[in-house]
Amino acid sequence: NEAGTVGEQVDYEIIGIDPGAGLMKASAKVVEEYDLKDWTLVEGSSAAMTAALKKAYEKEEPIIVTGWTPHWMFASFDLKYLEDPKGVFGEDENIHSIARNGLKDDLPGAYQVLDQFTWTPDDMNIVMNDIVNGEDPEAAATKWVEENADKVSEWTDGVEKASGEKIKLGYVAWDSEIASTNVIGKVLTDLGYDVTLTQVEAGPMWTGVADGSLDAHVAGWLPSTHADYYDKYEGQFEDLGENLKGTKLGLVVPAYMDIDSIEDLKE
Ligand code: PBE
Repeated sequence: NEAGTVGEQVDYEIIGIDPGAGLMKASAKVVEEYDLKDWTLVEGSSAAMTAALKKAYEKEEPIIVTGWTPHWMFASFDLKYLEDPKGVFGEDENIHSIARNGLKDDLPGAYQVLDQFTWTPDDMNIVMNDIVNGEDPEAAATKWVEENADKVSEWTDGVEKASGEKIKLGYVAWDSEIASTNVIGKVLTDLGYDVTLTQVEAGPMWTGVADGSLDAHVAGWLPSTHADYYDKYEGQFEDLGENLKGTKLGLVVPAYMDIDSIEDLKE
């Protein structure tokens, strides 16, 4: 397996995630712009990608995956981003909270919490690491909320208790968004909302908020990753701004692999 070019070693496969992810569109563009003709970007899911990574890593075998930060994979494995000299993956960006039009009038308290919600990659990593270590997402979120009362009190500052009003948050089963959505869901539940977390694909998440079938999501990677969804529905949702700063996308490999750049995939 170790002989030959990187392409031969990994069967010319880049292990991707769900096709609705902005990361997949960016990776497809990478394949095109670096002229990786023989390569296939394999569609799957966040969970299938991390399972493949774990399996290869344990045997010290070569593998190339589509990855992002914040993600628990960087704490669990020694990994590196491949350099992207053409800058196809773009600059670092931020995650935004996105509400349906009218939420401010209908559920002003929940709207205010979503608007005031902001945390750091380190915060998110704590929740993600607990989940990958076997805690269920709700329990991991509960623990974080209990241990970070100061931060949570800033999000709920000035917000009145609810009395069982229903709120539906959409999210995609990306590790980062499983963490954030469960945390904000827990905070709203503690305030007295009747919260439903609905797992959907990326497209339906944006469509749902635009058509009002979802009240909000906290998973808008902007300005680039979700630019197509943002532009498509602009005016049909409210952008509440950043809830986390400093994300990154790219092709990721174990540190033991002897390549550093996407250019190296052409050999
Ligand atoms: N991700 C995680 C998403 C946004 C959050 C990077 C996989 C995406 O590519 O759309």
